[in-house]
Formats: sequence, C-alpha cells, structure tokens
Amino acid sequence: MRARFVHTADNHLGYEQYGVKERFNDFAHAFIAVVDDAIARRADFFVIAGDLFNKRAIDALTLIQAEEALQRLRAASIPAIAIEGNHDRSYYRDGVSWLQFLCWQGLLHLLNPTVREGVPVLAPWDQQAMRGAYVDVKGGALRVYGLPWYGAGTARVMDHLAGALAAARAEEGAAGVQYRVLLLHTGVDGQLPQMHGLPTRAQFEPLRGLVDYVALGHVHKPYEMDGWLYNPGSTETWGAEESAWERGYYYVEVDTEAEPRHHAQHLINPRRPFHRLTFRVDGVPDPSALYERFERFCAREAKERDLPERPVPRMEPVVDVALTGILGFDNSAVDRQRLEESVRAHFHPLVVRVHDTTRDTEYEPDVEGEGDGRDRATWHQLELGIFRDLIARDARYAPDAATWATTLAEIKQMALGGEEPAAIVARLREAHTRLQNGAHGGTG
Ligand SMILES: [Mn+2]
Repeated sequence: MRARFVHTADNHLGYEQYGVKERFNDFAHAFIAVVDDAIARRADFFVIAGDLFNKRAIDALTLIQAEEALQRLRAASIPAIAIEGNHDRSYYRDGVSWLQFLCWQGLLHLLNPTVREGVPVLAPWDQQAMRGAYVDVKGGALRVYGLPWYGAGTARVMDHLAGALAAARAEEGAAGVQYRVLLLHTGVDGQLPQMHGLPTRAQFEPLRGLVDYVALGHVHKPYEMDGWLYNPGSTETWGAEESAWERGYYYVEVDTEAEPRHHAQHLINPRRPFHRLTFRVDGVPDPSALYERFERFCAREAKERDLPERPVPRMEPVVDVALTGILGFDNSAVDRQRLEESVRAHFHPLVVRVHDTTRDTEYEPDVEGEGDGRDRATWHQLELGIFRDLIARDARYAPDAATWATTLAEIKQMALGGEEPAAIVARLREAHTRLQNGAHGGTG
C-alpha cells in the first residue's frame, strides 16, 4: 500500500501579533501555503496535530480563513483530520466549539475518543456524533488515530491508549489496516528547557510497534526522533524566539512494502521574515552615543542578513529588538522612537518592536549563570528568585520560601498551559499539606 500525506501543527489562526492586522493575515497565508502544497502534491489526506486556532473564542474572520483553506482541501477530495490543542480546546460547558462547527460543515474530522475509566474507546469516526478515535483512509488500509490535549494527564492516557491498541491489534489486522498514524498534541520532554511537564521519550515507548508514525504538535521548535516521532514546528512565528528555528510541515510518503515504511520530508513553508536582534548597551555613556551605535548596529545587521533593497509586498519583515546589558544612564532618557527609526531605515519592516530589558547598576538580581534576560530559562531563574524574596517577607512561609517559590512557578505554568482550575487547586493543596507536615514549628 502506498499513500502520501501532509502533517502540520500549531498554525495559530487568529493571532494578531503586536496588534497588527497584517500579522493576523500572515498566520492564514502560512496555513494556506501548506494546504496548497498538499493539493499540488495530491496528498491522500491532511493532518493537523493541534492548535489550528490561537484560541477557542475565535472571531468571524478567523473562521472564514479556516473555512477558505479547508474548502480547498475538500474540493480536492483530501480529508482533513485534526485534534484539539491546548490553545483551541473546548470545554464541555462551552457546548459546540468552532472546530466542531467545521466538522458539522464536513470540512474536518476532529478526533476525540470517548474515555471510559481512563481508557480511550477505539471507535471509528461518527459524523453524526462528531467524534471518534480514528478515521480510515486508503480504503481502510491506513488508519489515523488521534488524542486531544490532555495536559498533565498525557503520559497516563498514552499508556492506556497503548493497551487499547494492543488489544485491538487482531481486529485491526482483520479489517485490513496496514499502517497507522497517531496525532498527539504533546512534545517530548527536553526539547525545550523552558517547557516542563511533557512526557519523556521513554513514556512514548509503549506505543512503539503499535503506530507507525506519531504526528506531534505543541512544541513550536521542529524535531524528529527514531524515524517515528515527528514534530513540524509552527507555520508562522508565534514568539520571537521561534525565528531561529527552521519550522515548517512534513510531506510523508508511505510504502508498506518498503523499508523503512515511510519517508518524511520536512519542508519550510513561505512566511514573513522575522528578525530578532540583540543590542548590548554596556559602556554607552549617554543617549546620543546610544543612537549613534545603534544606527551602526542596524546597518551591520541588515548587511549581514543580505536583505533585498526593498522587500516585496507581504515580505516586509518583523523586527524584534532587545536592548540588553547595563545602561550607564537612566533608561527613561532613551527615545525609543529614534531607535525604531534606525531599524526602519535599514530593514523596511512591517513592524518594529524595541524591548528595553536593560538593567541599571542599582538592582542586580541573583541570577545563576550568564544570560541576557531574553532566554526563558533565565526568566525562570529570575522568577524563582523574585517569588522566593516575596514569600520570605511573610514569616509564616519564610522557612520554606524556596519550596513555595518552586510550587508557585509550577502553578503559574499549569495556568498558562490551560490546566483545569480543579487540577491547579489540587496541586496547591498537595504542596500545602506536604509543607505543613514537613514544617517544624508551623504557625498552625
Ligand atoms: Mn501551539
């Protein structure tokens, strides 16, 4: 059996970055470029491993963008199969989500198995109920499974899924299934130091041999492992740090007679250039010297990047500048607009943002290691230090300030990751109980 498909994730339609309308459209252009390539390559199906939308409550324009793209796939008879990510997941109380609305229109299959006592039920896609654990393509020879975002419960659900898949193996074979794809909106721990709580590589192992291709999403940095786990990265630049990564999508050719049984090609989709610059201010004596040096810096950076004389329409870059280091004078004296003018003269950008992350000599946080303050790993250290200092001001918590700081950071991470409030409260209770029991001379 031969098949070909396109695997994308983290398209984040509806994200109006920096409040700029063009950036809103850029996310749609990037997604449509992937869709058009799938059509040009005559793909048999198209998978979206979560975060098609930037948020659950999208506006009408975002819905139109999604419909426009998915209608092109439908017109080319290419089924689109998706799962919910942490950004676009629905809640029961919300009723019907926009992703389900797209299912109702026949534009999408949104895989989301019923879970009984923790175990995903392996039922086929039911268009009436708009749910199911899998969709069969290629006359039933290729099966696509999918799980939505499960947050902290991901590793456990993956383990239960492996059990269910192993139990269904004979049934699968009898049905003529020769190749299996699994969509997961999660990453492998350790790919990005600032992302905590993802399953470890070992926790994917129970699924080995049960699925042939694991289509991942969630981590915006691309990576692949063991010819088995594939993560394409974000199709547009959602955060400035992503500009350093070669993100895109996969074009996968399956041949069950060949060895290996698939060949996955990572392709870079067209997108607006995004330049992230870091300018060190150390040793600059006064504002006029700063403007002069910054002007020279912009000229040099633009030259190094070999920019076109004038960018073609829709390719005017986004430029994100961070001023770092220790400023020799009060930073309120810095005219940011003058700095932006220098960027405009050399980059002809769509939008420029200058972030002042400089410090003066009065406040030096105790941050371990080197860093310019832009790296999230450094922020994490800085944040822990601030939490610890704040907590230590309260005599009741002072003895365990370091542990409380870690707990607070975890809880913040859970909230940002979209965990259920009940899970966050449970985590807090658990930490509280642990600290009360362990504490000497508690305040009662
Ligand atoms: Mn995402």
